[in-house]
Amino acid sequence: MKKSYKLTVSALSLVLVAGSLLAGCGKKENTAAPQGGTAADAKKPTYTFRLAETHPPDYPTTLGDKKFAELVKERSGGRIKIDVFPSAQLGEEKAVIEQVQLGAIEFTRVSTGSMAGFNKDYGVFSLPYIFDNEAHMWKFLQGAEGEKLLDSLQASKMKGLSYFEPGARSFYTKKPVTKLEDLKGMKIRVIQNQVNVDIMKALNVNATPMAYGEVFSSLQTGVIDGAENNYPSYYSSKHYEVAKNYLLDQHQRVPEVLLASKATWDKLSDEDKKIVKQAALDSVQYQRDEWKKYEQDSEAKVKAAGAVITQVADIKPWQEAVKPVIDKYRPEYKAVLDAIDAAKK
Ligand code: GTR
Repeated sequence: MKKSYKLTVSALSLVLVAGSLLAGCGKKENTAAPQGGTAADAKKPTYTFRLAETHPPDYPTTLGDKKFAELVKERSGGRIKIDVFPSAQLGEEKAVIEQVQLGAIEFTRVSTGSMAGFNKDYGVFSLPYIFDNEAHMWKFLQGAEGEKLLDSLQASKMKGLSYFEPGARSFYTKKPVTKLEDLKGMKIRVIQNQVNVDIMKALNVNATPMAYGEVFSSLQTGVIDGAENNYPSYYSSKHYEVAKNYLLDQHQRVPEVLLASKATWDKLSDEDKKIVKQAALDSVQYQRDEWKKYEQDSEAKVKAAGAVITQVADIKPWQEAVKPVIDKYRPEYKAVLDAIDAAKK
């Protein structure tokens, strides 16, 4: 059953790619002045691009994507149109990233956790407990090293534009769990990357990497015992309906990233590059505000639905348990980890 679902999804994305190539989506179309544009704009190229998003239309990252698209449209005098495709309509994150590398999808918003399999530098974001809190994370992301990491995506045929708020990830399970020891031996779904596998091993958990869209049915049928995510995803994916024990250990803050295909980026004029980059940066505060609201709402809704929430009182044993993972990766990510530490002050 799972196999045929996968086949259908990949067949569907093939059709979508073929469709977009045939329709010349994302190609230059030198036509009449776009609506709302000036006479000077009429001489410049017009574009229609697609942006892939895994979350539903009302989710804060999707709202951030839409704000970005709106600013680009406005500031280009209607010449650059970015259509946001929510709810994984264009595929799961791994498949979307592959298509972005090819230039078949022009933009996407994904987790830096999913990016780790495509760009080694991005593994650092999945390391546990590297950020003390949201403020610490943003101070790092908005500093020089954060910007450098966005740009480093060019080596992987992409161009990072801005980060979005990701909240903190915690475990949720079908069986009651109130402490670290309770997770022992459980099969827990993680985003597909090696750092996640190492973290789970350090916590005596069986990591089960799989696509986000498969988690609900895997929880339902008992293929996995649990997963981990932030409040907004726990709520919007309805995972709380099938795994109602939420243990707030907050092991990761894995930034969301808005990015473009390098193929798309390279064909933009300097003026259009500036418009796109600035619009991405200017949509961040809006996304962060929307995140706060949605996060509070999600918490209230899952509680009202009967989720059992346990706040981890002492995080030290968790941090101790995953220390070998940090030690393993410290040499590789030394410069970035030093910059993250420096951003604490
Ligand atoms: C969410 C994130 C998604 C996706 C998902 C997952 O928090 O926003 O982009 O990566 O987690 O666990 O796969």
